[in-house]
Amino acid sequence: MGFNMQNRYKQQRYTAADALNDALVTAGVDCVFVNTGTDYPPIIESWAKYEAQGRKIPRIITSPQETAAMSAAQGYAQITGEAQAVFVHLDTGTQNLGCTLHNAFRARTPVFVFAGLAPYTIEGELHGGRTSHIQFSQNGADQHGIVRGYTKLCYDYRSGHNIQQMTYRALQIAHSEPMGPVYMTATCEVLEEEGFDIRADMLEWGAISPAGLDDESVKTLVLALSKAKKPLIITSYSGRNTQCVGELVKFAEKLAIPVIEVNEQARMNFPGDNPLHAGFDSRGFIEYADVALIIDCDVPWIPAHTKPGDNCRVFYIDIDPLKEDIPLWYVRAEKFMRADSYTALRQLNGELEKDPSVLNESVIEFRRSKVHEIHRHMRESWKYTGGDEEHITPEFLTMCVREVVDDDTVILNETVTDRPVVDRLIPRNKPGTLFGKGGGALGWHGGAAVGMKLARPEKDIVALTGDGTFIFSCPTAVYWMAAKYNTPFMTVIYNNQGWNAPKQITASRFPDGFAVKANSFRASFEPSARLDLVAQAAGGGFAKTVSDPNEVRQVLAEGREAVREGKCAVINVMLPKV
Ligand SMILES: Cc1ncc(C[n+]2csc(CCOP(=O)(O)OP(=O)(O)O)c2C)c(N)n1
Ligand SMILES: [Mg+2]
Repeated sequence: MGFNMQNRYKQQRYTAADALNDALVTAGVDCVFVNTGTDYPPIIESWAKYEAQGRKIPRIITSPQETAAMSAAQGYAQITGEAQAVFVHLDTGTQNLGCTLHNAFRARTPVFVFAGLAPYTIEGELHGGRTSHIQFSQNGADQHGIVRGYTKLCYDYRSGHNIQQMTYRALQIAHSEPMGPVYMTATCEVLEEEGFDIRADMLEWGAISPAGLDDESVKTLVLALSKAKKPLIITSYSGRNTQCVGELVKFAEKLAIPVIEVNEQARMNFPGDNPLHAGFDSRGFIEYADVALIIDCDVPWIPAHTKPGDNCRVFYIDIDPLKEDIPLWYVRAEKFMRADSYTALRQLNGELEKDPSVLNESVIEFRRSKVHEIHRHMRESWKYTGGDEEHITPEFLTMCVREVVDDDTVILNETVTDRPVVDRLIPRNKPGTLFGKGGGALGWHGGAAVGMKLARPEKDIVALTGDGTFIFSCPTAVYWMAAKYNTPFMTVIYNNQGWNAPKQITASRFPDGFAVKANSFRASFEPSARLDLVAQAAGGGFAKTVSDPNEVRQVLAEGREAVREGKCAVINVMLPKV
């Protein structure tokens, strides 16, 4: 065989990189958000070969920065429940994933992360061995250790022979509750292996089935809640499964139980306009409750601020009731139940239907009218009443944003100190119309909006963000990706020209301290950068800074129009300074 023939023959062989691609395609992974390097030749070659041969590969979304890649995969999975792939470069790309992995892990969002591992041969013994200086410095002591605390599985493909099986297993783990990111690596030697024929079948590797409550728990809960005088439900992420919202409404309405959304996860769990919606803070309620049912919630109350009364019976239904990945965590509860909240609520509703005699209608109707009254008062006190005409206040801006969104708009709320304002003034009434990063790492919204729009191009997406958070989001990568892959969305920057959050907390901890006296919080971004223009330079969309209250409505309407025409809009709104 001449060299050319041999080479062509070789190019058509089935490699481990091909097998990895086939596994992702078979598993239904739609997108690979990719940021490559020296570890990628076998994969890049495999994708090109497949394209040339008309064979299927996922959508390859070039992601100029890992924050955007990971947040896009998280956003995609948050709106669909389906893990996407993020391909990053060795230890360095993994380190750049950094805090975005924290968000996916804390939000219990499935993501399949892959990174190369430095080649393990150096003298030309195997295909894929080291051929450049940089490959020596890429050989860190414990690449997996970088992500171990924030992944459900963290492993290396040791051989092409089981690369499909291990990919399905990784995805099975990612998709099984509590869901979360998984991390797999491979060296080029492994990715270039060839000469095997594997045909694993994804159908045999599905996520584990959702678990419900045991019979005794169902009976105990129904009895406790139907006898209660002041029952309370607290939730934070039960709306992750959009079907769960209806079941929760049904259950709460049947018993007239107020529902508090502790919105640390910013999910739509219970309709904001439902008269049983009792706000976003358990303070003022939990102290008086005699039975509290917590459903899918990491922090139902802050123990340093408040807690249930001594006689309150607390029940906990959660997909992750022990919070095993939050070492210091405890809540006193009569019963912890590991269950899928949708399944559990269906069981509870079923039990109430089976035996309505447990319900004491006069008690329930009395409570219903009381809770409705509380809801009305609460909404009245939240109403924007106008006032400051000289500045754009967060309240005024939020009222204006409310006018350009509707019940179907998907809102990504990554405002920080203005988050309660957004929660209160833009109630969400439809499941799946509110998302947050789920953890504490700022900079999720931009990538997440790209991912969500890739998954659901028909949706209108509006991202609300602080100015500091906007910078964390890597806007040059985000708006380039949005333009390249046609994912228009609107961003509104709540620009108070600084980090209000660290300032607020310092002032509250040291009210008479030096920082307060000198007004020195190291939190100012003054003079502010033209953040809108950063996005425009990257993606060419609509960009405007607005500081006149009389112009806000007009600019938001123009931004919405630009998005309808297929561009991103970034509206940088100047608020009173931090
Ligand atoms: C990646 C990351 N770095 C730092 C922080 C710490 N942090 C919490 S809030 C905050 C300020 C956010 O500023 P901005 O988005 O402008 O919102 P504001 O506080 O002004 O409302 C910072 C720096 C964080 N949460 N995540
Ligand atoms: Mg700010």
